[in-house]
Amino acid sequence: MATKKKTDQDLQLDKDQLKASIVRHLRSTLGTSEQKASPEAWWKATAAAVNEQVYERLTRTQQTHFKKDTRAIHYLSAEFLMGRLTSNNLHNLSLYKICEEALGELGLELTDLCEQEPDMALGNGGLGRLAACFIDSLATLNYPAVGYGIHYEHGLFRQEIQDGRQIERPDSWREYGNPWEICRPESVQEIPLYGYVETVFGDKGGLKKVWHAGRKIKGVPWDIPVVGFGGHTVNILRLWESRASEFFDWDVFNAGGYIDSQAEKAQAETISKVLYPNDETDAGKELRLIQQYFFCACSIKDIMRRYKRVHGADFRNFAAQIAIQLNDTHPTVAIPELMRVLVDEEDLHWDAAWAICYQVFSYTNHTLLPEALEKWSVSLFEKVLPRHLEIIYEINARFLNELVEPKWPGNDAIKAKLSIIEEGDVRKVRMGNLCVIGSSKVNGVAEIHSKLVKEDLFPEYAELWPEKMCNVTNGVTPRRWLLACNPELAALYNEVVGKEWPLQLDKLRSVTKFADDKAFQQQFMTIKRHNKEKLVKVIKAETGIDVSAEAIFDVQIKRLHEYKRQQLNLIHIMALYRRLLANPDYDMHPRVFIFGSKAAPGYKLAKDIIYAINKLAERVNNDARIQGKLKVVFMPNYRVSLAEKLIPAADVSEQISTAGYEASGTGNMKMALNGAITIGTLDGANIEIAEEAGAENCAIFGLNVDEVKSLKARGYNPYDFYYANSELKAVLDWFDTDYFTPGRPGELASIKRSLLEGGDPYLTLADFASYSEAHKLIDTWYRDPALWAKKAIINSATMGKFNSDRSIQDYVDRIWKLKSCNVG
Ligand code: GL2
Repeated sequence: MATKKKTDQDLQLDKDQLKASIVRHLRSTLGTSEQKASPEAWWKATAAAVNEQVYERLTRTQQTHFKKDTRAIHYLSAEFLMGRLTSNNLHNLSLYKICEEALGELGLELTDLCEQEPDMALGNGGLGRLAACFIDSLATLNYPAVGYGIHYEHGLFRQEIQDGRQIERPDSWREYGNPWEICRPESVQEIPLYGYVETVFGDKGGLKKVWHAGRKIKGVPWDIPVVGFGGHTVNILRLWESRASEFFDWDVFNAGGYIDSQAEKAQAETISKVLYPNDETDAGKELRLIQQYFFCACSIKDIMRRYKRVHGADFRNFAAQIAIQLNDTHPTVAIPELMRVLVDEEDLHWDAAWAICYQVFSYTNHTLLPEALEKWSVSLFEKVLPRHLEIIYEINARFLNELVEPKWPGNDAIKAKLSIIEEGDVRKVRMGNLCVIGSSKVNGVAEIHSKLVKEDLFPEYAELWPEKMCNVTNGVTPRRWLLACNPELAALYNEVVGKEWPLQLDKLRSVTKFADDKAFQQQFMTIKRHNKEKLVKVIKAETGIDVSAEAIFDVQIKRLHEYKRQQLNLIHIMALYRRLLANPDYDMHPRVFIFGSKAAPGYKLAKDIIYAINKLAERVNNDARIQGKLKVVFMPNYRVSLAEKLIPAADVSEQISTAGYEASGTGNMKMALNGAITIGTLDGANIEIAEEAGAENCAIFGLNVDEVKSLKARGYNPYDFYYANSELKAVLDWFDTDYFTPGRPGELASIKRSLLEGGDPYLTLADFASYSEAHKLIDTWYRDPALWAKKAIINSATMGKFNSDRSIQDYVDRIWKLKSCNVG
């Protein structure tokens, strides 16, 4: 008998039903009782109750997509920085309030239970968080989509601070089970590695390549349901876990090699064991290449399986049905892998296979930093993926002969530059080049960045394929980054513009008409004040530092990197401190500088900067002479769930990268959306933020991209700035003393050294004076409460463009050509 399809209405729970369901799960799923249950058990029972809703909708979505045979986007990313899912899922299912009440009747606080959830930190920073926002938007806009990534057992390390220094501790997000993931043994894949390639006669005559793998690894999929806002579409994020393949274990095991079989198992499991903690750098390690191949190969097999279920081995519809987005160069190996599957396994002619690949793949570039454009040594490739190397050579030869030679006849320099293979002592495979050659579209992530990708990074490719290069400015999901993290402001916006803004963030623009309204200003600033008061408690609990919500909360939260210039912020705080010491009546509104940042474990200078911030904090926070006018806080273990507390409380958003280096930034969008004023350079999305909010509502400072380029071309000498600015000189000289590290002079000297002898590659000293002026402006603005409130309101109200739904719609229109699919 056909069961009647359930509508959203049929599915919607009321408070009593949800309460009953939570209690039922507490007893039957968690095996405990109301009397004995720990907060963790209550959290899991709540998640299980919510999952009843999620699974119904997931099944319905999958059935609909299957029935309609929809074209889908497959978003391949080595990182998905999901954070916590409980509050997000409740909001997206319109169950948050109901759940709050249901738990209230059980004597529990929903916000407390949400704190039980470990962050799913399967990413390093902006790139991984962007992927998480994008899959939220894809589901919200009802687009058929699958996220594919790696089921890391350990996500980004947990940061502890000991005597000011970063210590890395393993992150075990699923040690005690995670209620949001579902294991799918029925979709396990097997992945070959190593071995050799044999040329044989094929069935159809002609030669054929056969890859004899040296090892096989099992890929076990774990699905995380991705609930769209409104709860109509529930897509999946499929994360692959590596396991030893039984086929090999048993041979060794039966031959008496129990220990060896265990070693093999351990090795196989190592592949998805940990996330590489490097942000924007290429580790160049064998394991990393294997990780990349592992998840790409599993994903391509999965895509094939699903396609063949409907179309069999007829690949004429493949490119019409399948779009694959490469999130940075990390999944590039998916291109030769799809070629391998089509040519070697499905017996397609090379040209037919290439035509498919070219249409299917698109690539997003997220950075211009040369160290982030991955290169793998040819010899490593040959060892791990021998057949792929052959395919890459073939792609390269055809590209150079058929496209480069006719366009630039006899020009070996251009050939060498555009080749996928870099010649030299160690020959290398350039993944960026392979991405551009194998993709129909290449996009940057903010207007300025896309322009630089086209003009500076890949100019010849842009000449070859002018239509290929495009821009999609990043965005953030307003559900997590306003509705869920800033409930008071969300409620105010509901009142003033109605409840559609979480889907249509542009609606907030009408709030600008209240920017001068005294009563509205007061409401807005009262909410900011409440958020700051909440943060005051978190700061006290996490660091023991007392700060006052009266002060300006000035926030820099992002990975630690020289180009992001935490060191500029640091030396400016030191300058303020000097001014206060020289003149205790120095006229400034009290300021709390808040940092949150992890450094890559091997990045020595970044770690030194963290140490310096903490040592400065110790000194400044305990110096009675400055009467609490200056405080410095380093919040340990910066992560998504901490960002959700910091962002609503920020008055000032520090976006101070060297112009031309921050591809986009997304924290800049989140803070402005929550009413912070940006102090920033004309870099990445800051430029577009200032366009939307009006330059007069941001504190823009420093050299722009062209000025950075021309200063570098002229020959930048940081000593010019050091000697010309006595305050700057005094601050830098301070690093050589033991003022901040009593009895241990020189402990902070590496920072000064990098800024002088090191040549200051990120032009920190060149921008110092202008940065200091911009801070004075911020101070003046803040002391005029009406002026500040107006600017803060305008910032928040004009961030509609930075909704990740808009980014996704741009991807759909410019790249993916998808149709939305109504579910339910
Ligand atoms: C980054 C960029 O640095 C950052 O500016 C951008 O916002 C994000 C998302 O596009 O991508 N590139 C990169 O490698 N990481 C980023 O955060 N890790």
